[in-house]
Amino acid sequence: MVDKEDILRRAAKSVIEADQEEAERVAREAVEAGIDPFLVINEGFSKGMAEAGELFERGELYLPHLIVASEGMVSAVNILEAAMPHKEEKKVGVAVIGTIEGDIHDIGKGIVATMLRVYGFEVHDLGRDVPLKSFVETAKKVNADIIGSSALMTTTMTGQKILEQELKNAGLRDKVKTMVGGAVVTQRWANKIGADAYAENAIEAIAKARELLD
Ligand code: B12
Repeated sequence: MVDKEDILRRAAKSVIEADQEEAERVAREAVEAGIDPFLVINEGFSKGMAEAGELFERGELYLPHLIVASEGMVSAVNILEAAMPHKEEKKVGVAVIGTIEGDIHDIGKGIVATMLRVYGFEVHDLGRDVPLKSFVETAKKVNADIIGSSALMTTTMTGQKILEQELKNAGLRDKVKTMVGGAVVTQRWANKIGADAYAENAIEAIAKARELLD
């Protein structure tokens, strides 16, 4: 019998040790054992990535290691995402999401995008390093209800503030709700820049997105 706690532990360890093969193996075993894929992402792989981040910050782990660790996490998450059931049959809203210009961190944003899809949103994922005007133009084109922006660096979170202004300039700010997230972003920052919501993780993002549309 596959033990859930053991899967979560191995998932975290595979990221910290940048062992891509093990990360993929754990993801496949979790799917075969019917363990909730989102739990494995959130409580396993993401925890490992948070720890790898701390080691990196303390200078105990270097960038090339972090790059390989990220690749392992991305392929494991892909395996798990493919196994996620669609929870909503009818469309609940249209969301445009992306990582702010200058920022290439996209793992968390990708997870939020997937969860929004799973929960019935039509999602337009613009990817990473997204120019602010692309958020505005796409929102207009697809008639978005929500724009979600991700920033993982103090240098790029200011883009979220400018985006608020760009949306006002384009006459869109009253038509869309804005959501912000990413490691350096806080509720306080969201309040300061006038974003409609902040979410700390993908589960919270779904709850907040639904609230915004109610
Ligand atoms: C993995 C990683 C990388 C990978 C990124 C791979 C990829 N494809 O994304 C690589 C190795 C490439 C990388 C590069 C760099 N990184 Co880096 N990286 C990280 C690390 C360790 C983890 C990020 C991650 O993926 N976490 C896992 C996911 C699941 O969590 P998450 O992103 O937080 O997402 C969750 C929530 O935040 C939320 N969320 C996220 N987005 C959104 C959006 C919305 C709308 C909502 C509602 C919610 C939401 O939900 C997500 C799911 O639960 C962080 C440390 C950390 N603690 O975050 C540093 C970190 C972000 N990196 C950092 C730095 C400095 C860099 C580099 C500049 C390093 C360098 N010297 O080159 C470059 C960046 C280059 C650039 N221009 O962007 C710093 C930023 C410091 C700062 N305060 O500005 C950090 C904090 C590390 C540190 N402590 O020093 N990095």
